[in-house]
Amino acid sequence: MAQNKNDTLLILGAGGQIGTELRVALSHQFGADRVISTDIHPLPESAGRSVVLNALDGAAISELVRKEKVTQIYHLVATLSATAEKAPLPSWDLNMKTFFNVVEAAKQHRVQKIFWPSSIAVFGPTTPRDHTPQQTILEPTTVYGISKVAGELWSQYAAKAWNLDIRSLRYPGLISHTAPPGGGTTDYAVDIFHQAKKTGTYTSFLSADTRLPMMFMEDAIRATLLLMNAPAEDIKHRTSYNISSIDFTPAELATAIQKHLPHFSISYAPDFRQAIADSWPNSIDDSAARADWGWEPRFSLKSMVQEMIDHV
Ligand code: AKB
Repeated sequence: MAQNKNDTLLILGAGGQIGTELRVALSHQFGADRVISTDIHPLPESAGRSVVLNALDGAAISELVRKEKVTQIYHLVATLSATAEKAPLPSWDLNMKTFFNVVEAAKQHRVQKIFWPSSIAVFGPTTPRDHTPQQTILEPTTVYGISKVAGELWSQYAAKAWNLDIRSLRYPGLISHTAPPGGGTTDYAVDIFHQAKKTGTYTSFLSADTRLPMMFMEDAIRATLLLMNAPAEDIKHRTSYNISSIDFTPAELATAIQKHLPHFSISYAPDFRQAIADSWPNSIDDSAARADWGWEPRFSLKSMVQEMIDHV
């Protein structure tokens, strides 16, 4: 794997759903002493080297990057789709300002690589819904989606204008048992496991037949490391890469859970998140990621459900 013993990695938003698992994976690859985890809330001791940091504070990010001679930044701070719809302007501000703070710090201190997650939320109702292509119509109808499109285009601009090596993935809904998701439309696919085991019933805020692209966190972390370890010349898309693994509806997920918990029952009470889900694709074409840097998912619906049932 491409790595340098002088690498120092900085994670922003390390206490979130992705950060909790990514910081472990990066510590394995680079060594725990090379990874600095930051979050707005104090992190547990198990997080290793950590700093409380508000990613809206550009000067603080810049100073940390300078002081620690950071070579890679993983910027995971964001307000997700459902939460952002409740407070559009503060969410736009948070998503964009933190992103620009990272780009500016990287420019100023010549950070070698930056990772920043995009999302299937960049797509909208005018995008082809099945096997959504890498390059297609991007007209999202959520503030979260608009912020991700803006960030993707800024990344592409920064790569060209300032030679910044920013890499990105359009994550689908991420399913994990280590840390809870934080206010997204795909969160039902995690909540359902907790409720299935706790109460044996779940009321889905999406309708029975709402199909969405999803991914088990282990696959998402592996995709992130593969992307970040690829030689720069293999990164052909400087916006963000489509990645795909599984897609299912709440009804299909409930059936898969019933194979383990036969008495589990589901009911449906769609809320405002239904409109968000209806604007997103059913499935994603990830052939560019496969061709450019060797992406391949490992988890199926069946193996993901098994992992979740075993660990939740
Ligand atoms: C959300 O639902 O907002 C996120 C996402 C798909 O980016 N999980």
